[in-house]
Amino acid sequence: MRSGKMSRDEIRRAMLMYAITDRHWLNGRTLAHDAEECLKGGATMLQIREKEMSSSELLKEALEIKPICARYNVPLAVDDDVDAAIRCGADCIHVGQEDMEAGNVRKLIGDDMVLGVSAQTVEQALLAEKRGADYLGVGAMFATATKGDAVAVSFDTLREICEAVSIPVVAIGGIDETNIMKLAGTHCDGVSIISAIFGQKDIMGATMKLRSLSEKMTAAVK
Ligand code: TZP
Ligand code: MG
Repeated sequence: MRSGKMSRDEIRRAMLMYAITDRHWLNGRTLAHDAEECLKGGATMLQIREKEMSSSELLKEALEIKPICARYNVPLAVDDDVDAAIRCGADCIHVGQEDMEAGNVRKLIGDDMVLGVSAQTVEQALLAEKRGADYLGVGAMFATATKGDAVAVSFDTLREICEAVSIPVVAIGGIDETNIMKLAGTHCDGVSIISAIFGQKDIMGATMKLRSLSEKMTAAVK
């Protein structure tokens, strides 16, 4: 982990093109390889989210991917596994509403690690902010096959959350080239994407395209 905490502005900028791994798409390649492809394409943050890996396997992957992220100067997040996040020196831990409560995570990670929390309602968003979250992941904004139990979140709710909190907000769920611009005007700071990046033949190209669209989307009239 870098020394000292990322500033709120740095965290906000990291939300622009936030890629999340999924080894189901690897097709024989390594996670480190595909992670580097998306970093070459301009991902601004990378999260390792592997639901079927043991903590030790996850830690092994994270230790391999951490120096690659560092070469691209991109923060690394680990999903759910606080212990693995601490042990690999991740820049960030991300937890959902069903995972460990944000305040308890904060106690374990200290002040310097970035804490991301998923939220689907304004109430959850405000509570997460109060409990020490540094950014929020909000969705699912569109239908997605990646997360079976994803809860649908409306554009209005995303906008209300962005207005209610001071911390950065990244939209997630079913986002791709065809629908990303529909998020314009919600005030979100970027997009978090799995399948429209890692499910593509050209991971680097897909990331480049989505990053440039995310720049347009976040700059669009608010
Ligand atoms: N949380 C809400 S939707 C989702 C997560 C992790 C899945 C996002 O994956 P995709 O493939 O970008 O829809
Ligand atoms: Mg989770």
